[in-house]
Amino acid sequence: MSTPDRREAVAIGEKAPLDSPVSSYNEWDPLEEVIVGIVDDASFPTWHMSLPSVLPEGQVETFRSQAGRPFPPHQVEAARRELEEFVRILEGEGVTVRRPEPIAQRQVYSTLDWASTGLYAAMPRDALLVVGTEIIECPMAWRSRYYESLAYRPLLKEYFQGGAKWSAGPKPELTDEQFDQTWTDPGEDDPPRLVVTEFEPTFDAADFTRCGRDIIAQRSNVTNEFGIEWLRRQLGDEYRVHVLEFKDSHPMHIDATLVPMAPGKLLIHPERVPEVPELFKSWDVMTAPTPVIPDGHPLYMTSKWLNMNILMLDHERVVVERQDEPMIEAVRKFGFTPIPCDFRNFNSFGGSFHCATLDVRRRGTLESYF
Ligand code: DAV
Repeated sequence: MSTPDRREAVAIGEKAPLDSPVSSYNEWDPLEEVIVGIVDDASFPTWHMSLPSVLPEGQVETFRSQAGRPFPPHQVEAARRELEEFVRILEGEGVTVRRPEPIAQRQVYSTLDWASTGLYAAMPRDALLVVGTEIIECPMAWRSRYYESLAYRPLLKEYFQGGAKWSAGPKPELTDEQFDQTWTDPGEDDPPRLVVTEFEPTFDAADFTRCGRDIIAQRSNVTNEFGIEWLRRQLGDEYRVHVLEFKDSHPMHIDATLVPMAPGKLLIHPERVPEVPELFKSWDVMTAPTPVIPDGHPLYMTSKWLNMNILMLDHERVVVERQDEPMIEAVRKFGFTPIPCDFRNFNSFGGSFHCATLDVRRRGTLESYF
């Protein structure tokens, strides 16, 4: 392994990271500990005008009519079983798996300005950002996700006690000024018209992907420039945050668009990334194969391109959806070892293996890959 582990790094006199239970600098170093989300109490959130900016066509009416109600129980159960299989696979590969605590999702909560119910704690990738030994609670733009990080508080406290740096973005007020009240849906081929304004900093962690000292970001319907700038300043001079633009009329989360798999190996969406970004010009690039999820399969919140939403266990092993044979074949050809796991029912709730996880600790150090 070319990357020295933390103890070796001390021995050879490099600047070693704190001895922290949280330590992850990129998407590919050997995974030691990971948080896997839960679907307990998963619910359609209270309706809000920002939802149509990212919901697939056809789901807007469902979200309106089902607001505040649970997702269909048989689908939640099927997703729960797949999560259990995923956990078993990860543990079998030697990874320590942690889970959030269920919190009530259909209880109404309020601020001085508005009231909402919650969504779920299924996607730790959205709510928490790990950069090195720091774990950051994100200032999420959805009112329904305002208290989502509470599900992770027992873990956050434990990691802090163990030596991690624990921080949080400024809690946004999420008043009406945070959202473009004149927003109308751009066509699929139009440039995005983002629903989130620059009123206060907001971001989801999943709009960032980490390549050591270089962190790639996108603006989206939940992540604004103010939020990206907050993060840039929070991380300081050791990191360079690059904001890239993609051909995506409804952007939310970068992890089904541009997926760095290992040093020098990049997976891209065939349409959203029409040209390889300058930064990655020297990397080997694989275009994602067309997803195979059938049209009838419910996808409440995303496109079918969740086939790209993979989890790297190290520079070689990658968890991919079991029924997605084209992707299994493609990653093998690209030089990786696919580990198949059923996840199609979980996919219905808006994510796949990358979304459903947060890599708390990977064995490796802060490096430059460009
Ligand atoms: O392709 O609909 C999925 C990203 C989930 N975090 C898409 C984006």
